[in-house]
Amino acid sequence: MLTIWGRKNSSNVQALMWCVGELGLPYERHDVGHRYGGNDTAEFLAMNPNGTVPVLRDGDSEPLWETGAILRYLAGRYGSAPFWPAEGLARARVDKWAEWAKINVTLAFSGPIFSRVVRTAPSKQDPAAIAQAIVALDRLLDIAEAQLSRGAFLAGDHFTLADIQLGHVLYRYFDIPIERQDRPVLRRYYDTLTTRPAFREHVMVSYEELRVTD
Ligand SMILES: N[C@@H](CCC(=O)N[C@@H](CS)C(=O)NCC(=O)O)C(=O)O
Repeated sequence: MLTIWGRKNSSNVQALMWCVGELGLPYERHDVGHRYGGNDTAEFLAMNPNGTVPVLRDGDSEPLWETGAILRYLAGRYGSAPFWPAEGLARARVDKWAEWAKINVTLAFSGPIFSRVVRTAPSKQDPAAIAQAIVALDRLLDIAEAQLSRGAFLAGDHFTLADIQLGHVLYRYFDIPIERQDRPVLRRYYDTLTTRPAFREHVMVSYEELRVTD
């Protein structure tokens, strides 16, 4: 049984839960972080000194944190090819795109765009900074558009861990009121992801609790 600490409206928790759902693993999740608190207690900090979510324990394993590391752990322990290939080069191909999405697309979207649009009071929003951040994200989404036109999924023809790292960001990207360039391949890809039950359950989650109003 997996134990997971993290509120369901955290984007990192969403990536983790989507993976857990795709792998069909039993779990128990505790709401921790943001308005639920609980991530600044001595007990929690002993599990994760960063005070961030998610944290995962597999049975009575040591606590794991850093979403990318947790996803690789779960995929390696419970997943198989093509989701997470055993062969080194094939795995690296998936991992390359997973890492790319995590440290590029997610970082270019979450703080610079999502936080400025949803987690900033309208009177304090900076439209120029948002527009500039969208330009930076657009360069990355152009890469995704080109890659997705070569295969149905980010790392090729099959759904893999890389799709979890890119796809979980797309719900918020397509949902918030920002300027979006027309990218038919990315849009079709996103629409396909929305047909996956685990995506609907764990990623298409309201972020209203996070909204800052004037
Ligand atoms: N690099 C870490 C980042 C974790 C992180 O920043 N988590 C956010 C939620 S997405 C958090 O814990 N925020 C504080 C809170 O929820 O109270 C990871 O990928 O797991």
